[in-house]
Amino acid sequence: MGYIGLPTASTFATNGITVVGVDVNPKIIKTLQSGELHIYEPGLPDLVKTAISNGKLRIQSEPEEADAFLIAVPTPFYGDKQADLSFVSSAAQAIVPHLRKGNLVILESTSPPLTTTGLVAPILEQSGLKAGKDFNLCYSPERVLPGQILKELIENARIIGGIDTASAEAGRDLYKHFVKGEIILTDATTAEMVKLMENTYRDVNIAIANEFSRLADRFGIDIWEAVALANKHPRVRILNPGPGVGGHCISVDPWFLVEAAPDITPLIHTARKVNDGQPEFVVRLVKRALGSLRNKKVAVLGLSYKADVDDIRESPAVEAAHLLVQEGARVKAFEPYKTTAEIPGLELVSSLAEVFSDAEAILVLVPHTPIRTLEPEVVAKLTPARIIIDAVNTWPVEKWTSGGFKVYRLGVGRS
Ligand code: SAJ
Repeated sequence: MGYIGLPTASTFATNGITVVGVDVNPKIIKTLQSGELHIYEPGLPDLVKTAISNGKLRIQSEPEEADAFLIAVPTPFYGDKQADLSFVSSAAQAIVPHLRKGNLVILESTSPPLTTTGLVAPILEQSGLKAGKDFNLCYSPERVLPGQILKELIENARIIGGIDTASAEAGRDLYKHFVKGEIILTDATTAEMVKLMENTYRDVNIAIANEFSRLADRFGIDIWEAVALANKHPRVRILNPGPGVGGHCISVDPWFLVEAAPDITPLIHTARKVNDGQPEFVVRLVKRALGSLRNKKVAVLGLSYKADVDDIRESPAVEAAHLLVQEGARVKAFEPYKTTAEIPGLELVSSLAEVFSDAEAILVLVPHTPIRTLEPEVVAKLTPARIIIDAVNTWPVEKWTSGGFKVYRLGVGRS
């Protein structure tokens, strides 16, 4: 019942399907059963409420017999970047006692190539049933963008990779209850690979944007202007540089390919390293603005991995804040979408007033709407700080300069 499972379960449940939502975390079950949500996603609270109140969605700790089983568990990596498939394995194990002839099982979790046929099928076959012959098995990647999950779940094209044609067709018959985008059938391993290619493609493209920002800084130009100009070319679409790539998807998935085939993936590996190195460049910029960071009071705005989401997993903003602390800065951080979050080694405050009160500099790491829309006159009244370090080009520089602030931006070598 996480970022994918809960929206998917609720969308099925509001489209005529009876759904049992399973989670191993008793806290999550209790929260959902009491009508609350443990995650933030626009529109989700109402959808879950409707699904539960119309009796179509039940939340419990164990699966039960069903026509179809859908696995949407995390696939993180271990410290050495090896995929941790233990949640996929234990979810598949949990299905085994309930698996019956004619059932459909779908894996949605992003997984290394061959996970469906090589890991999930053998576990499910412990039931005594044969994949393909007795039950259908598919891999169908989730491809929704956090912040727009409910819309994309319905409207995006849906790829369904079956271990055979009948499995793919069974998958299609299930998803077509709510998917309005194109449904494309393929084999399971192609579907796994497609998902990893999509996120890796984005990671590599963000890496080149980040590297361009370093070059712009060195050559005394403004990367934001340069990207806008380059993007006038009909076949160029450079993404935005920033403090790095975070979240549970793009910063993780490329490693599944590197791990599976390290000898033939130098580009993917390097892109990961470039993006992981980007918080360090934010810290260099803060140092340029403030000199030594020892005992400098820095107000950090935004900790989540991107704008207008509450997810702080693998967040480069958190990494940058930690690096500042390591340099001796006295950091106060404010994450407007998770005001009660606790992160070891960081002082988090729950309001703008607190984060600004005694700051010497303001570091913008995430262009959240409530941060982007702040006005210089308002901020000037809340803080003695008159130095801004903007890592995401969120505040119009002229407006803030005329509001009395000195603005340093990532990727801008011009003073
Ligand atoms: N980012 C940049 N510059 C950009 C765009 C993004 O630095 O121009 C950063 C963000 O700040 C963030 C990270 O990249 O830290 C990832 O953000 P994102 O919006 O690119 O993607 P996610 O991780 O929220 O969602 C991705 C999506 N994949 C693609 O766009 C190819 C989504 O469709 C997937 O479903 C999701 O991963 C997933 O679950 O795999």
